[in-house]
Amino acid sequence: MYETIKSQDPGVYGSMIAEAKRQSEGIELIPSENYVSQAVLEANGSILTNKYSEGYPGKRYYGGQENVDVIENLAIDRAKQLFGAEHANVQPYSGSPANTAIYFALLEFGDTVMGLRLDHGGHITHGLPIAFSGRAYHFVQYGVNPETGTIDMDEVRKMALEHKPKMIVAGFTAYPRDIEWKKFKEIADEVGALTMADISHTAGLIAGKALESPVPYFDVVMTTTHKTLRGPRGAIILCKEKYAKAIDKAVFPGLQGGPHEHAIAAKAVAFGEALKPEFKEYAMQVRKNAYHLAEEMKKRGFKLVSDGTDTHLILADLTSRNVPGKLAQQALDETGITLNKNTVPNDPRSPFDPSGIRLGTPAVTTRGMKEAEMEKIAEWIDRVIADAENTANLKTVKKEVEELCSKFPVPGIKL
Ligand code: DSN
Repeated sequence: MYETIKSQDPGVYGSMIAEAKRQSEGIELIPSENYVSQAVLEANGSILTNKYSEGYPGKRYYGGQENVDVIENLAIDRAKQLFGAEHANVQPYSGSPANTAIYFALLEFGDTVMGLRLDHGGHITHGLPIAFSGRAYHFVQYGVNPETGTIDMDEVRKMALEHKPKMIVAGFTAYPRDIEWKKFKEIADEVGALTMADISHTAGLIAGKALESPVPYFDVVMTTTHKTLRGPRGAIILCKEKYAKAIDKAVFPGLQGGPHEHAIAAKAVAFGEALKPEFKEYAMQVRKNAYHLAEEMKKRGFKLVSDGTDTHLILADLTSRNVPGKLAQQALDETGITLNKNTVPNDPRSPFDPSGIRLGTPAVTTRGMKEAEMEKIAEWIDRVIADAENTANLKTVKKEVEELCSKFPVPGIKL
């Protein structure tokens, strides 16, 4: 791999190969990560990175657009087909710029917006007070029910009636359950609010028909393209036709300059893959694997937020295991199992060393792992957490992890 970089720039090459080894010899459980196909890698690393193309297909500011126009139109058409959307903008550089563009398009600074609290699973762009969203708009934030760990729709309605938001944001970055899109829409309609869905985590499951879609109900839906959707780093915005002009104007020239056409080509390729029947099987298996992993963890005494999962994502509270999230992440890292420390709702600990861990199944499912492997993974996590500072224990698990991984190649990696 990377022969030209090897001879030209050994410094960068060394770390790229080390990362390829890490990705293929370890078990990737960060729920927002995945492995893209060779075709997506090729498009993303292509000569399209050389081209500037401010504007939109057919309406650009520079010459030489005959090829990128075709590619961007393919990405737009496939995104619309995949999600049944009226309009798609495929230019957002990533999730945070996409969310910012939506707010910029449809709100005035200072408007009231409702979003899920960061420490209950929301994203920084859903109104974190120190983030741009929280500074530029008046966010009021709903949370999860302390008993059930699920979004309390009665609280959402109560807050909506009290604060009369201009927009309600639904979606998450660390929440294991499906979202009641229809109910959110009903509440928004009751108070005359716009609806915005952030499906960054579950877009692949929605595209693969393994979860319900907010697209028929919501005014605007956005997603990053690199999580369950298995595309390149980036994002797209889908919306009803009546918001199309405002959204496009907010993305360019409102917020961004030249679109990254290499990433847009990779999005088009990924959407083409997601439109194939086998992607539905993938989406279903991601959910099955997550359910199985959650059940196997519960059998071993792990306490899960909301007691399980509907999606690809699991949030475990390690308080009863007396191991803080940071130590758990570090110890698992030593064995080649990668996940992230995470706050749990109403966490008494700091976000730098919270009580929980967040894990998920998109990447292991791409490798072809199924229920039997989920059982092994749960067993390894249990063994590591039970004796997190025992180097010999970690070494034994690492060997077993590497042995399993050698049987499940990663797309795009040939060592
Ligand atoms: N960093 C992403 C995640 O891990 O969920 C969200 O931006």
